[in-house]
Amino acid sequence: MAEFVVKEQDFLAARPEYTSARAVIFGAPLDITVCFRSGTRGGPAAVRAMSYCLEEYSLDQGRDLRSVAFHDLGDVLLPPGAIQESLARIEAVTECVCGDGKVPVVFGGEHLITWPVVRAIAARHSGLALVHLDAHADLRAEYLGVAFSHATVMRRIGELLGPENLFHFGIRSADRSEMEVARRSGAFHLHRILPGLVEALAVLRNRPVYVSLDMDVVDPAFAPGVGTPEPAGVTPQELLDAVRLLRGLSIVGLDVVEVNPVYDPSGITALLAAKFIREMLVGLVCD
Ligand SMILES: [Mn+2]
Repeated sequence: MAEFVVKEQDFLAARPEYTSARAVIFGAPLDITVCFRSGTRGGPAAVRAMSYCLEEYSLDQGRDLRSVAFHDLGDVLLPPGAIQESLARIEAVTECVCGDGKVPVVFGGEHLITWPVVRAIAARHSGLALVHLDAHADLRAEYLGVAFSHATVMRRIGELLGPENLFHFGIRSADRSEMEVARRSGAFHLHRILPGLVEALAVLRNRPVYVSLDMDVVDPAFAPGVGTPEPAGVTPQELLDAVRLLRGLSIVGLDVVEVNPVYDPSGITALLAAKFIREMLVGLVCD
C-alpha cells in the first residue's frame, strides 16, 4: 500500500485493527485544481478533529458507532503539485481497501479525488451507480483547458460508468454545456435532494452504489467552509434525512469532499461532514 503520513488522530470510535474492519476511512488531501480558494488539504484533519464533538450514539437510527467495525488509515501522502502521481496513489490505496473486501470511506480534498476512487471501485463492482450530492454539476468537458479538475470530475466519471448511471441531486450551478450532458443522466435534480432521491431509489436498489458528497450542496449559512460556496442550498436536516433513504442501498464506497477549514472558523462545516459520516457508518455497516 502507498505510504501514509502519520495521522494526529483517528475518526471518532475507529478501531485500531484493520483486518476485521468492514469499512476503512482514509484521507485524500488533494488541493491542486481548486479554482476559487484553496485549503481543502486540511479537510481530512478537520473532519477527524470535529468528530469528537459528536456522541457515538445515533438518535436517528438507534445505533451506536462503537458497534461498527471500521478503521482509519490516515491520509495518503500526496506529493505537492504532482497531480497524476497523486491520483495514482489514491487509486492504489482504494484498490487495496476494495481488494480486502472493505468499503472505502474517503475524506477529501477537492472533488477530483472521486475520479481515482471510483475507477478502483468500478473495476470490482460492475453496474456501479453514483449518487452525487453537490451544488455544482462538475460536468464540464474541460476547465481552463484541463481535462482533470474538480469542475470536470463527474464528466470523466460519466465517461467511465455511462452518464445514465450518474444521479445528481442538489445542483444549483452549471453552464449550458453541462445542462446538455445532464439530460443523459439517470437523474438530475435542481436545488433539492429528497424528492429526487425518493424517485431514484427504485432504480438504485439491487445494484452497487457509490455516494459522493460535496459539502457545498449544503447552504453556505450552514456550511461556509468550502472552496466555492453557492447560495440557496439544502439544510443539514435534508442531508441527514437523505442518509436514511440511502440506508437501504448497497453502498460500496463513499466520500465527503471540499471541506475547507480555512473558511470554517467555528468548524461547523467539518462537524456536519463528521455527522454525515457517523450516520452513514452506523446505517450502512453496522454489525
Ligand atoms: Mn463538486
